[in-house]
Amino acid sequence: MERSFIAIKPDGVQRGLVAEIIGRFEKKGFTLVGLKMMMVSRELAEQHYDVHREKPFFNGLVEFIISSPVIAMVWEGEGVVASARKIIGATNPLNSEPGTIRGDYGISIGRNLIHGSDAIETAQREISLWFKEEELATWEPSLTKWIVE
Ligand code: D4T
Repeated sequence: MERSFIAIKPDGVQRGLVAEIIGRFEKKGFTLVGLKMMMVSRELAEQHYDVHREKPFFNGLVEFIISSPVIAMVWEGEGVVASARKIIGATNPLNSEPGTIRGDYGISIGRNLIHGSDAIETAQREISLWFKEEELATWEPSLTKWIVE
């Protein structure tokens, strides 16, 4: 089953948006299979954002993500990677549609609240970077038959 790595960034936690953000994925019908609150190490932050290593915003991005706790999650469901990106909205919150998380709660690209894997292969890499296998729960919610035909 498809899985995505989703993280509520320090701004989302500091602003008290954890329940609101988790609720959006729950209400959509996806299944939470991993969840932890953590201070991110510099090493993990740099690995996670490795593709941006040469970008001018890389250092600021790393400093921000390690500055305060993050909620790291794995969500499961058919099409979850692409769907989560739609729920999250465009990278720059000023361009995100209202109704998306970034569109509803953000105004700055450096404070865009949440991360979501951008492809299935990226999700697999990110999940193994952030979680050990035993930290993930394989389960089927009893409501599934009312959500998935
Ligand atoms: P993440 O990876 O956080 O889900 O964001 P996106 O997938 O939507 O966007 P991204 O990888 O292009 O950017 C990663 C991260 O860097 C910040 N950022 C980005 C920034 O601070 N300044 C910038 O100019 C850009 C392009 C925001 C998200």
